[in-house]
Amino acid sequence: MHLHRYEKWWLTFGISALIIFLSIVGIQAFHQGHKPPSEKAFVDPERVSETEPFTKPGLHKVQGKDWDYELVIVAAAFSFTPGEVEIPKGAKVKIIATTRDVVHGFEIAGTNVNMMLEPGYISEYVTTFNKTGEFLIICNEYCGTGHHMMSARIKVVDK
Ligand SMILES: [Cu+2]
Repeated sequence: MHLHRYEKWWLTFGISALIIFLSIVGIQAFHQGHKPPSEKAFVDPERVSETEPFTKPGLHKVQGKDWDYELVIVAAAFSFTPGEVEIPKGAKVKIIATTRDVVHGFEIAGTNVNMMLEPGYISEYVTTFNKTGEFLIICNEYCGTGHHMMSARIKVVDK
C-alpha cells in the first residue's frame, strides 16, 4: 500500500496527539488522583436509600444553618425522587442530590442550577428561589432508553 508523504505526517501527528492527551489524562487520574469536581462528599451507590440524608428524600426545614431548607433528591433511571416539590418563595435551599445507578443530570430549567450526579458522589448546591411558578427539573446527561422522560417539578409558591 502506498501512502502519500503528507498522509504519513498527518497520521503520525494524529496518533501522537492521541497518545499524548491520553497520557496526560491517565497521569492526572491515577498519579495525581484527580476526581470529579463534586468530590467533597461520598455515598455508597448501592446503599443510597439506607444512608442519611437520602433515607428521606424531599424538602426539609433546617435550623442553625446558612440555608432555610434542604432539598434531598435521589435520581435513578428514569426518575427523580421526589417527583414534585413545593418550595416557599424566597427560601434559601441547599440541594443535596445523588444517583443510585448511572450518571444523571440535574438541571432546573430557567435557572443557573445545573449539576452532574455521579454514582458514589453527593452533589450539593445552595440557591434561593425568588420567583414563583413551576420549574422543570430535567436530566441532561444521557442515561438510557428512558432518558427523555426523566423529569421532576418544583413549584415555588407564595408563603
Ligand atoms: Cu438522563
